[in-house]
Amino acid sequence: MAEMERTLIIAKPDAVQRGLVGEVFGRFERRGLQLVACRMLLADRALAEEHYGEHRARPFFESLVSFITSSPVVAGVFAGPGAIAIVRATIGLTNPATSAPGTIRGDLGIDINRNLVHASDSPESAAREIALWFGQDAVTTWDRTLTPWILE
Ligand code: 3AN
Repeated sequence: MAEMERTLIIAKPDAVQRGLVGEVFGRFERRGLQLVACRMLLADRALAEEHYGEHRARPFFESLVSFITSSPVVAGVFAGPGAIAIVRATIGLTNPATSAPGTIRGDLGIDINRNLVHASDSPESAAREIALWFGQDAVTTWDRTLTPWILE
């Protein structure tokens, strides 16, 4: 079996405002990933700048920070074997306009600046982002009785 992984998901302000939090999180739940942390918050500027730190030098950095702090988000952590790659494939390409139908962005968006969801892109990003948005203590461990019907 692949190694169990945790990955951070954020339903961004556009997803929350459009009432798509359940749709976004539901896709990962239905896929078989396990929700182990979840919180709604209005991110402050320091959190947003830290989160998008790798894009600090890019021309779109300011618009990224101002958008993600403009309205509440719902952050969650999902766990499962290969969770990081599974979630990235499920959300689609960064630009919804070129994301495949069937992906979250390909089904629900058309604009790169309104791409609904963030998801960690590597084990290093996942560890950094989970610590940033939750702190390790807030991530739960719970026995899911359905797991044997999802994972051998
Ligand atoms: P993803 O969200 O698919 O992980 P990243 O981390 O490369 O993509 O980019 C973070 C965010 O920065 C994207 N969600 C998008 O809103 C914005 N972004 C990335 N690349 C561009 C670009 N070339 N032009 C405008 N915005 C961009």
